[in-house]
Amino acid sequence: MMSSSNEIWTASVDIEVQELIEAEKYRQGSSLQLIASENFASPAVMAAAGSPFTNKYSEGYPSRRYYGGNVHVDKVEQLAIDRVKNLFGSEHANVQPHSGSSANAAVYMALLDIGDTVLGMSLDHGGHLTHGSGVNFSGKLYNFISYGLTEGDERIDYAEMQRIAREHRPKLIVAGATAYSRRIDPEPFRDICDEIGAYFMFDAAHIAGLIAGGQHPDPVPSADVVTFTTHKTLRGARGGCILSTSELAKKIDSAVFPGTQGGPLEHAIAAKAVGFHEALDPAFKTYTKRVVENANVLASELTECGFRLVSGGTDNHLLLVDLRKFDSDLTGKAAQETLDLGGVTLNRNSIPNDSRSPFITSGIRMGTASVTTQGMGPDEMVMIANFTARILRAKSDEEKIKNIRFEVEELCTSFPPYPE
Ligand code: DSN
Repeated sequence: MMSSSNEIWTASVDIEVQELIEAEKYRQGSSLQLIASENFASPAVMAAAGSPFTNKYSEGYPSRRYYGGNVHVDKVEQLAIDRVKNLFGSEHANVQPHSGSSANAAVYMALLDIGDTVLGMSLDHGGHLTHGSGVNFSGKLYNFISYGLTEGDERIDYAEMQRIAREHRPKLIVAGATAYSRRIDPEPFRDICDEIGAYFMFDAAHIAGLIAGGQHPDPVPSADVVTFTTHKTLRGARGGCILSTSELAKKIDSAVFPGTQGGPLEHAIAAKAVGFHEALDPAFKTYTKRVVENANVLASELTECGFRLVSGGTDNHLLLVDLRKFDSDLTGKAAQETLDLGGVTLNRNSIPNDSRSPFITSGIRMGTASVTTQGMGPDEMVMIANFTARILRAKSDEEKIKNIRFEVEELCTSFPPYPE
């Protein structure tokens, strides 16, 4: 006799993981999520990510697969490609990268030979691991050199970037950052790339949503390649994506598959398609505008509370806070841990020219993408800045921190990310 689907699966119900999922859902909804690279994906995105597309192997690209049974996979991947091209106005898109790092690895493989010189933003000044860190494949396989921020206003030193490019003549220049709160102007990068004959790659992982929403200068018309993650300000499924000119399309596609990846994660690609659909909705523009407005209010109020912000403020969704003015003994690590106890979740971060190690740091990074998705606005940003200051002032008083945590929880439960 054939067994029903219930008989197949009930024995496998995993209470332990189910409980952990519930606990994580509670944590996300009852504390403040201020990690600048995070967001709340919509229920529709999460449903697609949990769909039966997870069962399918589909090496290759739409209508050029190595396995059978890809009739629906082809359509969903093509939908994701068409939507993201429409969203960013790009000539070509590859939606298969599993992450931002995978996307960057594929671009390097497509455009570089091992040992080639690449110019990227220094990790110490806000760049990403894949922009040449010595402990990352990028720094091990390629000869990365770096540009950074000016001493004075802590903005990208475009003149110095161009001087270094003229001197070292890299084959690729990478723009983009993970902890930089100001606009990144694509034009100086394009100009110097044209002058020295380099490729121009813009890593828009953090700001992809802001670009789509018109809140940040658009690098797509001037860059040869734009990489990004789909789950940060873009608020979609966890994963990566590459946009390029048609001229580079074949090189990029071959570098993703078979160059650096095998079977694509079609459930993630289906979820990316849903996220792109949501980002094409006019309401997404309004959302991104609010993200930036909220970041500005948070920046002003933190300054009022005695914190120094690197570069003095923000143009995007994130803030880099130098803790030394607020409390010279307070490290980023201690601040992160204390704030976690108070229900404020963020990450420690090096500040430019930090005297402390990247594991300890003198700074914290905050972002407004998640709290804005929850519906919080300027009034709540003022509250968040004050919670942050009060928790850190109470750093050795657990009872006080516990009481502030109740206030934090009260705020969060008024803005549930997933109202039932
Ligand atoms: N982990 C991401 C971030 O927090 O910026 C970068 O990969």
